[in-house]
Amino acid sequence: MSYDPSNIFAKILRGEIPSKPVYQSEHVLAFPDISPRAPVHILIIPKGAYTSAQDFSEKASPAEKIAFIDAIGAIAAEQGVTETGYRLIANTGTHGHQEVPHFHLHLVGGRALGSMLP
Ligand code: IU
Repeated sequence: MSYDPSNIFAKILRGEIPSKPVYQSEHVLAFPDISPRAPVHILIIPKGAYTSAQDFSEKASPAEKIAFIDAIGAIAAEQGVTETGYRLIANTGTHGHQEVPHFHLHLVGGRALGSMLP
């Protein structure tokens, strides 16, 4: 899948659509999901143009990868879910029901989520 720069997260990154970041670094942006499925529902995105975890793995620099992993724990702590726990979700492609074709993690928590595997 080639990267489509008209996707909504690309527009947010370019400042064309406003967002309320809960975390930001040189390589990472995180903001609340517009349609939260739990008390904590944060989207974590790399600032680079990647469609999926695989694309990110193949093309991102080591610094971008480290920054992305580091962001997860920092955001979990800032959201107060380190101790209670949370779920990370990366919907990918058609079967994964990925709606926005810019690689992102959903960090979901703030309540017991139950089992989710299909
Ligand atoms: P998905 O993993 O690509 O299926 O999820 C995309 C998410 O982006 C979904 O949970 C939407 O609620 C969310 N979202 C958003 O936060 N802001 C927007 O303007 C749009 C979608 I469009």
